[in-house]
Amino acid sequence: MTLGFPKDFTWGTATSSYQIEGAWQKDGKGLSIWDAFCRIPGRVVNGENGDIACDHYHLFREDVRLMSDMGVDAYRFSIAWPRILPGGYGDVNKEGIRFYHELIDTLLEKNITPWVTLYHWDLPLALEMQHDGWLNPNIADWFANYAAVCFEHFGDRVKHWITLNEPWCAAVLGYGLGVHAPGRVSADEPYIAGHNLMRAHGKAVQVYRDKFQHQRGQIALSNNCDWREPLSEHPADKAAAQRSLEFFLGWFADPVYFGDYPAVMREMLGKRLPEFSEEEKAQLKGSADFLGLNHYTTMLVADAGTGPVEINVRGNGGMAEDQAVLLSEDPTWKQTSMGWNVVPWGFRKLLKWIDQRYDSPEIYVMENGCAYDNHPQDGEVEDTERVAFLQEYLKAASKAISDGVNLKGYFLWSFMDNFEWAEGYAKQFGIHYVDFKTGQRIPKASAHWYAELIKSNRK
Ligand code: PNW
Repeated sequence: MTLGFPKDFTWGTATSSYQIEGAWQKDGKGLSIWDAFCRIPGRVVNGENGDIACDHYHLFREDVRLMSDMGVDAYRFSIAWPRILPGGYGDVNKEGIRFYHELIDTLLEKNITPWVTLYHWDLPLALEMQHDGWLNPNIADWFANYAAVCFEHFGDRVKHWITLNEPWCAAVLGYGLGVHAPGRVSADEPYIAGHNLMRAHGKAVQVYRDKFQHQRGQIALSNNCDWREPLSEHPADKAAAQRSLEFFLGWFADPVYFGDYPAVMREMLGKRLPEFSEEEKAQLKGSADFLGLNHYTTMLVADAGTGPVEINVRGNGGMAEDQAVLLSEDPTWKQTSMGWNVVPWGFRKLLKWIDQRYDSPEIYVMENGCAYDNHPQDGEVEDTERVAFLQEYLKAASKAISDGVNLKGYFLWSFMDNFEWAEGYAKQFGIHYVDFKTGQRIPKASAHWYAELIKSNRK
Protein backbone atom coordinates (compact mmCIF):
# COMPACT_ATOMS: atom_id res chain seq x y z
CA MET A 1 0.00 0.00 0.00
CA THR A 2 2.91 2.43 0.53
CA LEU A 3 3.53 2.63 -3.24
CA GLY A 4 7.14 3.41 -2.34
CA PHE A 5 7.24 7.17 -1.83
CA PRO A 6 10.12 8.89 -0.02
CA LYS A 7 9.54 9.67 3.67
CA ASP A 8 9.87 13.41 3.18
CA PHE A 9 7.30 13.46 0.36
CA THR A 10 4.65 16.19 0.79
CA TRP A 11 1.08 14.86 0.84
CA GLY A 12 -1.60 17.44 0.32
CA THR A 13 -5.00 18.28 -0.99
CA ALA A 14 -6.28 21.31 -2.90
CA THR A 15 -9.21 23.65 -3.55
CA SER A 16 -9.77 27.16 -4.87
CA SER A 17 -11.63 30.18 -3.52
CA TYR A 18 -14.47 30.60 -6.00
CA GLN A 19 -15.16 26.88 -6.08
CA ILE A 20 -15.69 26.50 -2.33
CA GLU A 21 -15.99 29.73 -0.35
CA GLY A 22 -19.44 31.10 -1.17
CA ALA A 23 -20.11 34.31 0.79
CA TRP A 24 -19.94 36.10 -2.54
CA GLN A 25 -21.11 39.43 -1.13
CA LYS A 26 -20.06 39.05 2.47
CA ASP A 27 -17.89 41.37 4.54
CA GLY A 28 -16.95 43.82 1.82
CA LYS A 29 -15.89 41.35 -0.89
CA GLY A 30 -15.94 42.81 -4.41
CA LEU A 31 -17.41 40.91 -7.34
CA SER A 32 -15.27 38.69 -9.53
CA ILE A 33 -15.56 37.86 -13.22
CA TRP A 34 -16.99 34.49 -12.18
CA ASP A 35 -19.77 36.12 -10.14
CA ALA A 36 -20.76 37.91 -13.35
CA PHE A 37 -20.08 35.10 -15.84
CA CYS A 38 -22.33 32.67 -13.96
CA ARG A 39 -25.21 35.11 -14.46
CA ILE A 40 -25.02 35.00 -18.24
CA PRO A 41 -27.74 32.56 -19.27
CA GLY A 42 -26.40 29.32 -20.70
CA ARG A 43 -22.79 29.62 -19.58
CA VAL A 44 -22.92 27.28 -16.57
CA VAL A 45 -24.83 23.99 -16.44
CA ASN A 46 -28.21 24.51 -14.74
CA GLY A 47 -27.46 28.23 -14.35
CA GLU A 48 -25.52 27.46 -11.18
CA ASN A 49 -22.98 29.70 -9.45
CA GLY A 50 -20.58 29.94 -6.52
CA ASP A 51 -22.75 32.27 -4.40
CA ILE A 52 -22.80 29.74 -1.58
CA ALA A 53 -20.83 26.77 -2.96
CA CYS A 54 -19.48 24.72 0.01
CA ASP A 55 -19.94 27.68 2.34
CA HIS A 56 -16.32 27.15 3.29
CA TYR A 57 -16.19 30.82 4.31
CA HIS A 58 -18.26 29.86 7.34
CA LEU A 59 -17.38 26.18 7.66
CA PHE A 60 -13.59 26.34 7.21
CA ARG A 61 -12.88 25.15 10.76
CA GLU A 62 -14.73 21.92 10.11
CA ASP A 63 -12.91 21.53 6.78
CA VAL A 64 -9.53 21.93 8.43
CA ARG A 65 -10.55 19.34 11.04
CA LEU A 66 -11.43 16.88 8.27
CA MET A 67 -8.05 17.53 6.63
CA SER A 68 -6.36 16.93 9.92
CA ASP A 69 -8.28 13.64 10.29
CA MET A 70 -6.71 12.52 6.99
CA GLY A 71 -3.24 13.41 8.19
CA VAL A 72 -2.27 15.58 5.21
CA ASP A 73 0.93 17.63 5.48
CA ALA A 74 -0.28 20.49 3.35
CA TYR A 75 -3.35 22.24 2.03
CA ARG A 76 -3.38 24.27 -1.16
CA PHE A 77 -6.09 26.95 -1.32
CA SER A 78 -6.42 30.20 -3.19
CA ILE A 79 -7.05 33.75 -2.05
CA ALA A 80 -9.92 35.59 -3.73
CA TRP A 81 -8.35 38.78 -5.08
CA PRO A 82 -11.70 40.71 -4.82
CA ARG A 83 -11.98 39.74 -1.15
CA ILE A 84 -8.64 41.47 -0.48
CA LEU A 85 -8.92 44.34 -2.98
CA PRO A 86 -12.59 44.72 -3.94
CA GLY A 87 -11.74 47.11 -6.78
CA GLY A 88 -8.69 45.17 -7.96
CA TYR A 89 -6.38 47.83 -6.53
CA GLY A 90 -6.78 50.61 -3.98
CA ASP A 91 -8.39 50.01 -0.61
CA VAL A 92 -7.61 46.80 1.23
CA ASN A 93 -10.66 45.04 2.70
CA LYS A 94 -9.78 44.27 6.32
CA GLU A 95 -12.47 41.62 6.63
CA GLY A 96 -10.99 39.71 3.73
CA ILE A 97 -7.58 39.81 5.38
CA ARG A 98 -9.13 38.60 8.62
CA PHE A 99 -10.74 35.59 6.95
CA TYR A 100 -7.45 34.31 5.51
CA HIS A 101 -5.64 35.07 8.79
CA GLU A 102 -8.09 32.80 10.57
CA LEU A 103 -7.85 30.08 7.94
CA ILE A 104 -4.04 30.12 8.01
CA ASP A 105 -3.90 30.08 11.80
CA THR A 106 -6.40 27.23 12.00
CA LEU A 107 -4.27 25.19 9.57
CA LEU A 108 -1.06 25.87 11.47
CA GLU A 109 -2.67 24.87 14.76
CA LYS A 110 -3.31 21.48 13.15
CA ASN A 111 0.21 21.27 11.72
CA ILE A 112 -1.01 21.63 8.16
CA THR A 113 1.23 23.73 5.93
CA PRO A 114 -0.63 26.32 3.83
CA TRP A 115 0.27 26.49 0.13
CA VAL A 116 -1.37 29.59 -1.24
CA THR A 117 -2.40 30.36 -4.80
CA LEU A 118 -2.81 34.06 -5.51
CA TYR A 119 -4.86 33.75 -8.69
CA HIS A 120 -7.24 30.89 -9.35
CA TRP A 121 -9.38 32.68 -11.93
CA ASP A 122 -11.58 34.96 -9.81
CA LEU A 123 -10.38 38.28 -11.20
CA PRO A 124 -11.94 41.40 -9.64
CA LEU A 125 -14.81 42.35 -11.95
CA ALA A 126 -13.75 46.00 -11.73
CA LEU A 127 -10.50 45.18 -13.56
CA GLU A 128 -12.44 43.44 -16.32
CA MET A 129 -15.00 46.21 -16.76
CA GLN A 130 -12.69 49.19 -16.48
CA HIS A 131 -9.51 47.78 -17.96
CA ASP A 132 -10.25 44.65 -20.06
CA GLY A 133 -8.72 42.29 -17.54
CA TRP A 134 -5.78 40.22 -18.75
CA LEU A 135 -5.73 41.99 -22.12
CA ASN A 136 -4.40 45.15 -20.47
CA PRO A 137 -0.59 45.21 -20.05
CA ASN A 138 -0.97 47.22 -16.82
CA ILE A 139 -2.49 44.20 -15.13
CA ALA A 140 1.02 42.95 -14.41
CA ASP A 141 1.46 45.87 -12.00
CA TRP A 142 -1.99 45.48 -10.44
CA PHE A 143 -1.30 41.80 -9.87
CA ALA A 144 2.14 42.44 -8.38
CA ASN A 145 0.59 45.04 -6.09
CA TYR A 146 -2.08 42.57 -4.95
CA ALA A 147 0.59 39.91 -4.44
CA ALA A 148 2.59 42.33 -2.28
CA VAL A 149 -0.46 42.92 -0.07
CA CYS A 150 -0.73 39.17 0.45
CA PHE A 151 3.01 38.69 1.13
CA GLU A 152 2.87 41.53 3.62
CA HIS A 153 -0.10 40.22 5.59
CA PHE A 154 0.38 36.47 5.34
CA GLY A 155 4.04 35.89 4.48
CA ASP A 156 5.13 35.54 8.09
CA ARG A 157 3.23 32.21 8.12
CA VAL A 158 2.86 31.30 4.44
CA LYS A 159 6.11 29.95 2.94
CA HIS A 160 4.74 28.41 -0.26
CA TRP A 161 3.27 30.70 -2.88
CA ILE A 162 1.78 29.89 -6.27
CA THR A 163 1.28 33.06 -8.29
CA LEU A 164 -1.04 31.72 -10.99
CA ASN A 165 -3.13 28.62 -11.39
CA GLU A 166 -3.15 27.27 -14.92
CA PRO A 167 -2.54 30.31 -17.12
CA TRP A 168 -3.27 27.95 -20.04
CA CYS A 169 -6.89 27.60 -18.86
CA ALA A 170 -7.26 31.29 -18.07
CA ALA A 171 -6.02 32.18 -21.57
CA VAL A 172 -7.51 29.41 -23.73
CA LEU A 173 -10.79 28.73 -21.95
CA GLY A 174 -11.35 32.38 -20.94
CA TYR A 175 -10.25 34.16 -24.14
CA GLY A 176 -10.18 31.52 -26.88
CA LEU A 177 -13.08 29.12 -26.42
CA GLY A 178 -15.08 31.44 -24.17
CA VAL A 179 -16.21 28.61 -21.90
CA HIS A 180 -14.72 30.23 -18.79
CA ALA A 181 -14.91 33.83 -17.57
CA PRO A 182 -14.64 36.38 -19.07
CA GLY A 183 -16.15 34.29 -21.89
CA ARG A 184 -14.36 35.80 -24.85
CA VAL A 185 -14.02 33.97 -28.16
CA SER A 186 -10.97 34.95 -30.13
CA ALA A 187 -8.05 33.50 -32.07
CA ASP A 188 -5.47 36.05 -30.92
CA GLU A 189 -6.53 37.08 -27.43
CA PRO A 190 -5.40 33.85 -25.74
CA TYR A 191 -1.83 34.75 -26.65
CA ILE A 192 -2.23 38.32 -25.40
CA ALA A 193 -3.88 37.24 -22.14
CA GLY A 194 -1.27 34.49 -21.73
CA HIS A 195 1.48 37.04 -22.29
CA ASN A 196 0.16 39.37 -19.61
CA LEU A 197 -0.36 36.46 -17.24
CA MET A 198 3.32 35.60 -17.60
CA ARG A 199 4.40 39.21 -17.21
CA ALA A 200 2.26 39.40 -14.06
CA HIS A 201 3.90 36.25 -12.71
CA GLY A 202 7.36 37.66 -13.42
CA LYS A 203 6.61 40.92 -11.63
CA ALA A 204 5.05 39.28 -8.60
CA VAL A 205 8.07 36.99 -8.18
CA GLN A 206 10.39 39.97 -8.52
CA VAL A 207 8.50 41.82 -5.77
CA TYR A 208 8.68 38.76 -3.53
CA ARG A 209 12.39 38.33 -4.02
CA ASP A 210 13.20 42.05 -3.74
CA LYS A 211 11.06 42.99 -0.78
CA PHE A 212 10.09 39.83 1.08
CA GLN A 213 13.27 37.80 0.95
CA HIS A 214 13.44 37.80 4.74
CA GLN A 215 10.28 35.68 4.77
CA ARG A 216 12.34 32.84 3.29
CA GLY A 217 9.53 31.25 1.30
CA GLN A 218 9.29 29.55 -2.07
CA ILE A 219 7.36 30.85 -5.04
CA ALA A 220 6.32 29.34 -8.36
CA LEU A 221 3.32 28.98 -10.63
CA SER A 222 1.20 25.96 -11.43
CA ASN A 223 0.68 24.86 -15.00
CA ASN A 224 -1.74 22.28 -16.32
CA CYS A 225 -0.55 19.86 -18.93
CA ASP A 226 -1.97 16.67 -20.37
CA TRP A 227 0.27 14.01 -21.87
CA ARG A 228 0.33 13.94 -25.68
CA GLU A 229 1.06 10.50 -27.11
CA PRO A 230 1.92 10.20 -30.81
CA LEU A 231 -0.89 8.41 -32.64
CA SER A 232 1.65 6.38 -34.61
CA GLU A 233 5.37 5.78 -34.96
CA HIS A 234 5.34 8.07 -37.97
CA PRO A 235 7.95 10.83 -37.47
CA ALA A 236 5.32 13.46 -38.39
CA ASP A 237 3.07 12.26 -35.55
CA LYS A 238 5.97 12.16 -33.11
CA ALA A 239 6.89 15.72 -34.05
CA ALA A 240 3.22 16.73 -33.70
CA ALA A 241 3.07 15.31 -30.17
CA GLN A 242 6.24 17.19 -29.20
CA ARG A 243 4.88 20.39 -30.76
CA SER A 244 1.61 19.96 -28.91
CA LEU A 245 3.44 19.63 -25.55
CA GLU A 246 5.46 22.76 -26.29
CA PHE A 247 2.25 24.66 -27.07
CA PHE A 248 0.72 23.34 -23.84
CA LEU A 249 3.32 23.40 -21.09
CA GLY A 250 6.17 25.06 -23.00
CA TRP A 251 4.05 28.15 -23.57
CA PHE A 252 4.10 28.90 -19.82
CA ALA A 253 7.13 26.97 -18.57
CA ASP A 254 9.74 27.84 -21.22
CA PRO A 255 9.64 31.56 -20.29
CA VAL A 256 10.30 30.56 -16.68
CA TYR A 257 13.18 28.18 -17.45
CA PHE A 258 14.61 29.63 -20.69
CA GLY A 259 13.37 33.25 -20.70
CA ASP A 260 11.20 32.98 -23.81
CA TYR A 261 8.44 31.09 -25.61
CA PRO A 262 9.23 27.84 -27.45
CA ALA A 263 10.74 28.43 -30.90
CA VAL A 264 8.00 26.33 -32.50
CA MET A 265 5.33 28.70 -31.19
CA ARG A 266 7.14 31.70 -32.65
CA GLU A 267 7.55 29.83 -35.93
CA MET A 268 3.89 28.90 -36.23
CA LEU A 269 2.29 32.01 -34.74
CA GLY A 270 4.61 34.76 -35.94
CA LYS A 271 3.33 38.17 -34.89
CA ARG A 272 0.25 36.70 -33.21
CA LEU A 273 2.54 35.80 -30.32
CA PRO A 274 3.58 38.91 -28.36
CA GLU A 275 7.25 39.45 -27.50
CA PHE A 276 8.86 39.90 -24.12
CA SER A 277 11.20 42.84 -23.63
CA GLU A 278 14.76 42.03 -22.58
CA GLU A 279 13.91 43.16 -19.08
CA GLU A 280 10.87 40.88 -18.95
CA LYS A 281 12.88 37.94 -20.22
CA ALA A 282 15.46 38.46 -17.49
CA GLN A 283 12.70 38.78 -14.91
CA LEU A 284 10.98 35.60 -16.05
CA LYS A 285 14.04 33.40 -16.39
CA GLY A 286 14.47 31.55 -13.11
CA SER A 287 11.19 32.88 -11.71
CA ALA A 288 10.10 29.59 -10.11
CA ASP A 289 11.57 27.77 -7.11
CA PHE A 290 9.82 24.55 -8.16
CA LEU A 291 7.69 23.35 -11.04
CA GLY A 292 3.99 23.11 -10.18
CA LEU A 293 2.06 20.68 -12.36
CA ASN A 294 -1.67 20.05 -12.61
CA HIS A 295 -2.28 16.85 -14.53
CA TYR A 296 -5.50 15.09 -15.45
CA THR A 297 -5.44 13.24 -18.76
CA THR A 298 -3.84 12.11 -22.03
CA MET A 299 -4.71 12.53 -25.70
CA LEU A 300 -3.35 11.03 -28.91
CA VAL A 301 -1.80 13.37 -31.43
CA ALA A 302 -1.51 13.14 -35.20
CA ASP A 303 0.05 15.64 -37.53
CA ALA A 304 -2.76 17.58 -39.20
CA GLY A 305 -1.09 17.26 -42.60
CA THR A 306 -0.46 13.52 -42.59
CA GLY A 307 -2.86 12.19 -39.93
CA PRO A 308 -5.58 9.72 -40.92
CA VAL A 309 -8.88 11.44 -41.69
CA GLU A 310 -10.98 8.71 -40.10
CA ILE A 311 -9.87 9.39 -36.51
CA ASN A 312 -12.54 10.76 -34.26
CA VAL A 313 -11.03 14.17 -33.69
CA ARG A 314 -11.64 15.78 -30.32
CA GLY A 315 -9.80 19.04 -30.57
CA ASN A 316 -9.44 22.10 -28.39
CA GLY A 317 -10.61 24.77 -30.77
CA GLY A 318 -8.33 27.27 -32.42
CA MET A 319 -5.38 26.24 -30.36
CA ALA A 320 -5.19 22.80 -32.01
CA GLU A 321 -5.43 24.45 -35.42
CA ASP A 322 -2.56 26.77 -34.54
CA GLN A 323 -0.45 23.71 -33.79
CA ALA A 324 -1.45 21.75 -36.90
CA VAL A 325 -2.35 18.73 -34.82
CA LEU A 326 -5.35 16.42 -34.59
CA LEU A 327 -6.25 15.18 -31.13
CA SER A 328 -8.04 11.90 -30.57
CA GLU A 329 -8.31 9.11 -28.04
CA ASP A 330 -8.02 5.36 -27.86
CA PRO A 331 -11.57 3.97 -27.64
CA THR A 332 -10.42 1.32 -25.14
CA TRP A 333 -9.44 3.96 -22.56
CA LYS A 334 -11.71 4.38 -19.57
CA GLN A 335 -13.09 7.86 -19.00
CA THR A 336 -14.15 9.86 -15.95
CA SER A 337 -17.50 11.65 -15.78
CA MET A 338 -15.77 14.70 -17.33
CA GLY A 339 -15.07 12.53 -20.37
CA TRP A 340 -11.36 12.72 -19.56
CA ASN A 341 -9.26 9.66 -20.42
CA VAL A 342 -7.79 7.59 -17.60
CA VAL A 343 -4.20 6.92 -18.72
CA PRO A 344 -1.82 6.56 -15.75
CA TRP A 345 1.22 5.82 -17.92
CA GLY A 346 0.73 9.21 -19.58
CA PHE A 347 1.40 10.81 -16.19
CA ARG A 348 4.72 8.94 -15.89
CA LYS A 349 5.75 9.91 -19.41
CA LEU A 350 4.86 13.56 -18.84
CA LEU A 351 6.89 13.69 -15.62
CA LYS A 352 9.89 12.28 -17.50
CA TRP A 353 9.40 14.74 -20.38
CA ILE A 354 9.40 17.64 -17.89
CA ASP A 355 12.43 16.26 -16.09
CA GLN A 356 14.38 16.16 -19.33
CA ARG A 357 13.24 19.43 -20.83
CA TYR A 358 13.75 21.56 -17.73
CA ASP A 359 16.83 19.83 -16.32
CA SER A 360 15.36 17.92 -13.38
CA PRO A 361 13.51 20.65 -11.51
CA GLU A 362 11.82 19.88 -8.21
CA ILE A 363 8.27 19.03 -9.23
CA TYR A 364 5.17 19.32 -7.10
CA VAL A 365 1.95 17.93 -8.51
CA MET A 366 -0.39 20.69 -7.42
CA GLU A 367 -3.51 18.95 -8.76
CA ASN A 368 -4.47 15.45 -9.84
CA GLY A 369 -7.78 13.70 -9.41
CA CYS A 370 -10.95 12.72 -11.20
CA ALA A 371 -14.67 13.36 -11.42
CA TYR A 372 -17.09 10.53 -10.65
CA ASP A 373 -20.65 10.77 -9.44
CA ASN A 374 -21.11 9.00 -6.12
CA HIS A 375 -23.76 9.56 -3.47
CA PRO A 376 -24.07 8.44 0.15
CA GLN A 377 -25.72 5.13 0.89
CA ASP A 378 -26.23 4.38 4.58
CA GLY A 379 -23.84 7.21 5.40
CA GLU A 380 -20.99 5.84 3.23
CA VAL A 381 -19.79 7.07 -0.15
CA GLU A 382 -18.15 4.22 -2.05
CA ASP A 383 -16.21 5.96 -4.81
CA THR A 384 -14.48 2.81 -5.99
CA GLU A 385 -13.52 4.21 -9.39
CA ARG A 386 -11.82 7.20 -7.78
CA VAL A 387 -9.77 4.97 -5.47
CA ALA A 388 -8.69 2.93 -8.50
CA PHE A 389 -7.79 6.10 -10.42
CA LEU A 390 -5.72 7.50 -7.55
CA GLN A 391 -3.97 4.21 -6.95
CA GLU A 392 -2.96 3.89 -10.59
CA TYR A 393 -1.89 7.53 -10.99
CA LEU A 394 0.14 7.41 -7.77
CA LYS A 395 1.78 4.17 -8.87
CA ALA A 396 2.76 5.93 -12.08
CA ALA A 397 4.16 8.84 -10.04
CA SER A 398 6.15 6.45 -7.90
CA LYS A 399 7.60 4.81 -11.02
CA ALA A 400 8.58 8.26 -12.29
CA ILE A 401 10.50 8.80 -9.05
CA SER A 402 12.30 5.47 -9.67
CA ASP A 403 13.09 6.78 -13.16
CA GLY A 404 14.93 9.66 -11.46
CA VAL A 405 12.26 12.36 -11.63
CA ASN A 406 12.61 14.85 -8.78
CA LEU A 407 8.98 14.66 -7.66
CA LYS A 408 8.61 16.08 -4.15
CA GLY A 409 4.90 16.23 -3.42
CA TYR A 410 1.34 15.53 -4.51
CA PHE A 411 -1.86 17.54 -3.93
CA LEU A 412 -5.06 15.66 -4.57
CA TRP A 413 -7.80 17.60 -6.38
CA SER A 414 -10.02 18.05 -4.61
CA PHE A 415 -10.48 18.06 -0.86
CA MET A 416 -14.25 18.22 -1.34
CA ASP A 417 -16.98 18.34 -3.97
CA ASN A 418 -17.30 21.90 -5.24
CA PHE A 419 -18.35 24.28 -8.01
CA GLU A 420 -16.75 22.81 -11.12
CA TRP A 421 -16.78 25.98 -13.25
CA ALA A 422 -18.85 25.68 -16.45
CA GLU A 423 -19.97 22.22 -15.29
CA GLY A 424 -21.56 23.64 -12.13
CA TYR A 425 -22.24 21.05 -9.44
CA ALA A 426 -22.92 18.20 -11.85
CA LYS A 427 -19.30 17.01 -11.93
CA GLN A 428 -17.59 16.20 -8.67
CA PHE A 429 -13.87 15.75 -7.95
CA GLY A 430 -14.02 15.68 -4.14
CA ILE A 431 -12.78 13.02 -1.75
CA HIS A 432 -15.33 14.47 0.65
CA TYR A 433 -18.96 14.46 -0.38
CA VAL A 434 -20.77 17.75 0.15
CA ASP A 435 -24.52 18.03 0.54
CA PHE A 436 -24.99 21.46 -1.01
CA LYS A 437 -28.37 21.94 0.67
CA THR A 438 -27.27 21.33 4.24
CA GLY A 439 -23.53 21.88 3.93
CA GLN A 440 -22.86 18.45 5.43
CA ARG A 441 -19.50 16.87 4.54
CA ILE A 442 -18.92 13.10 4.42
CA PRO A 443 -15.49 11.55 3.81
CA LYS A 444 -15.72 9.26 0.77
CA ALA A 445 -13.94 5.89 0.62
CA SER A 446 -11.16 7.70 -1.26
CA ALA A 447 -10.55 10.00 1.72
CA HIS A 448 -10.09 6.96 3.97
CA TRP A 449 -7.85 5.35 1.37
CA TYR A 450 -5.72 8.49 1.03
CA ALA A 451 -5.36 8.79 4.81
CA GLU A 452 -4.12 5.18 4.97
CA LEU A 453 -1.67 5.75 2.15
CA ILE A 454 -0.21 8.82 3.84
CA LYS A 455 0.10 6.97 7.13
CA SER A 456 1.82 3.93 5.67
CA ASN A 457 4.27 6.10 3.74
CA ARG A 458 5.39 7.81 6.92
CA LYS A 459 6.45 4.53 8.57
C1 PNW B 1 -8.41 22.57 -13.17
N1 PNW B 1 -8.89 21.49 -19.51
O1 PNW B 1 -9.20 22.99 -14.24
C2 PNW B 1 -8.57 23.66 -12.15
O2 PNW B 1 -7.36 24.13 -11.61
C3 PNW B 1 -9.54 23.33 -11.08
O3 PNW B 1 -10.06 24.52 -10.55
C4 PNW B 1 -10.60 22.40 -11.62
O4 PNW B 1 -11.65 22.18 -10.71
C5 PNW B 1 -9.91 21.10 -11.97
O5 PNW B 1 -8.80 21.30 -12.83
C6 PNW B 1 -10.83 20.08 -12.60
O6 PNW B 1 -11.35 20.55 -13.81
C7 PNW B 1 -9.09 22.53 -15.52
O7 PNW B 1 -9.86 21.74 -20.27
C8 PNW B 1 -10.13 22.84 -16.38
O8 PNW B 1 -7.85 20.94 -19.97
C9 PNW B 1 -10.07 22.49 -17.70
C10 PNW B 1 -8.95 21.82 -18.18
C11 PNW B 1 -7.90 21.51 -17.33
C12 PNW B 1 -7.98 21.87 -16.00
